[in-house]
Amino acid sequence: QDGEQGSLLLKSNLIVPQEPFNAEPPRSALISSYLTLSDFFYKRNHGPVPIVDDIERYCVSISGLVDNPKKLFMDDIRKLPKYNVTATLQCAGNRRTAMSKTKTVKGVGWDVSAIGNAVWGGAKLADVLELLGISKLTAISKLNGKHVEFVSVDKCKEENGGPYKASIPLIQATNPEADVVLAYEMNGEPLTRDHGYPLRVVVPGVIGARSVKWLEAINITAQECQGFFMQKDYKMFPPSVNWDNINWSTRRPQMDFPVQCVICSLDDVTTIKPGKVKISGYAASGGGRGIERVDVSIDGGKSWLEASRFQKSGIPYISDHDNSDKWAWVLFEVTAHILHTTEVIAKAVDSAANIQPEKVEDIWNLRGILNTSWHRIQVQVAH
Ligand code: MTE
Ligand code: MO
Repeated sequence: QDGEQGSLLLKSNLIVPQEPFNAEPPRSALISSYLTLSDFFYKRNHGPVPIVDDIERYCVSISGLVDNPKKLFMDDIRKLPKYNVTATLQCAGNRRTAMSKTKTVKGVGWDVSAIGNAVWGGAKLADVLELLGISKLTAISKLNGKHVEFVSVDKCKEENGGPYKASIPLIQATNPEADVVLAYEMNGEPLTRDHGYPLRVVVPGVIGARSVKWLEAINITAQECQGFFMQKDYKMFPPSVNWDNINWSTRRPQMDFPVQCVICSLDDVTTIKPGKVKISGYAASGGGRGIERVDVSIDGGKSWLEASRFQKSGIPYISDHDNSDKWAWVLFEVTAHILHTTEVIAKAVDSAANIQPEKVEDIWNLRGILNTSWHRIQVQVAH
């Protein structure tokens, strides 16, 4: 694939992706800055990265259950008020490789870096839909529309050569507070091809799969999107479900991301000299829930230290505060004295007091999604 590979490492873990371009940075890159540079931002594609170069003619068709379908060109979208929304995007499959160690799961073998935090610049979807006569905070439109479907330019084999697509509820799409944007910028620069140039959806607080890149059409529909990635993938199943007894229709498509926390300053197995060790990483939750606390243990979970949390330097981070970015991760840090070989663990608590599961076995699922189990590092002390 000719994606813009930047300085990313192409991962080749135990479950190797086929031809689409998928990449994640080394974990240390994630904690080097609050905003993730696009070169270091993970890339997840289900088909070849498309080239959209005729920007004058590029447009998004909006139709379905609307009185007056419209085609919006880039100029029309740029004319709308521009918002900069800082939001963390995380693939539902982040940390899948670790889940696969319990029992093999199907999917791209991500380590812990299928996540990134960026400022997404663009128009609010709620403003775009208003151009079509759909007012703010509409749950059911005049023509009985209840969902907003995003259809892309790229084609993938899971859709039998059709486009990648997803949907969100109309009430979320028309809620200005939900901050769903049609973004043409990432960190103040035009989107790169890999991240959806010229225009992508960003649905803050929701698994990455719903943030459709290379947007081609928006449909207002009565039903949720019936595409593969909504109906036959990205659903959370219990550990008892396997490929022989799976019934996809029994579960809802996953939307919000659960609370997550990962140590990025140490590899899974790290050898150190006895003494001071800096333990740092990221924590994030879905649905706009902030991070209330990050607990770190240096004795395998017997006792816990509270890590300090931050987003922007100079501004104290308080979850759900006006000064905090509600859709964004926090970085955390704590310094500990480690004298003996031990297990270091991190876990976070979000602003709704949701906690992470202790063991990956308890949340094992055949697609290997939402691995938010306590993050564990084996630290070996060499005297
Ligand atoms: N949009 C299109 N058109 N095609 C895709 O394959 N992958 C989705 C989502 N949007 C995808 C897409 C998934 S699963 C994720 S996790 C995010 O894009 C990844 O966004 P990124 O590559 O910008 O990090
Ligand atoms: Mo994803």
